Amino acid sequence: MTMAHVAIALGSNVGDRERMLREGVAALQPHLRDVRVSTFHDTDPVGVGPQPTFLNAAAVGVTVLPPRDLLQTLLDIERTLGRERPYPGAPRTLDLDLILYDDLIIDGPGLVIPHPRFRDRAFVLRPLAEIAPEWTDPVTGRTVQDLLDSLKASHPRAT
Ligand code: PH2
Ligand code: MG
Ligand code: MG
Repeated sequence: MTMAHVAIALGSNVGDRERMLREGVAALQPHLRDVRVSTFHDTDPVGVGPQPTFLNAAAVGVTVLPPRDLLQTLLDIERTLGRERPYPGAPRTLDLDLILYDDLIIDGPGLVIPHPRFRDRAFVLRPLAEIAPEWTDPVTGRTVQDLLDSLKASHPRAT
């Protein structure tokens, strides 16, 4: 069976955020082996206007699911944990974003891997650097730690 290493970003800014992240991780367990989870980070909302503060985390693990099946699984877990989508960027109980899938580069309808904005997002890179600092972004050839360091250098106040 082919196994893939995957990185997933978790975020919540509605309800009991910590419980949402913990339940999100628990719901991932049946689909991922060797799961490792970062600490939980309080982060200011980025790019979505005034909203409640987020709690963000990252998880890595190994899966047999192909990328689209994993994506569907993440969407199903979000829905199960009460996610509603009244408009793009709305506050959410739980957001599960597929950030990296092995060293695959996919640019298809509804699925872009690596996640197109993760290199600019401290709320993704900071937790991910705790658990996978040496993972190399297949698009830029740079490690997660390196991407985070560059972001800190260019936006010291935002990180
Ligand atoms: N997610 C977004 C947009 N903005 N800001 C923070 N701090 N954390 C997030 O998870 C987040 C965001 C889109 O999914
Ligand atoms: Mg997101
Ligand atoms: Mg999402």
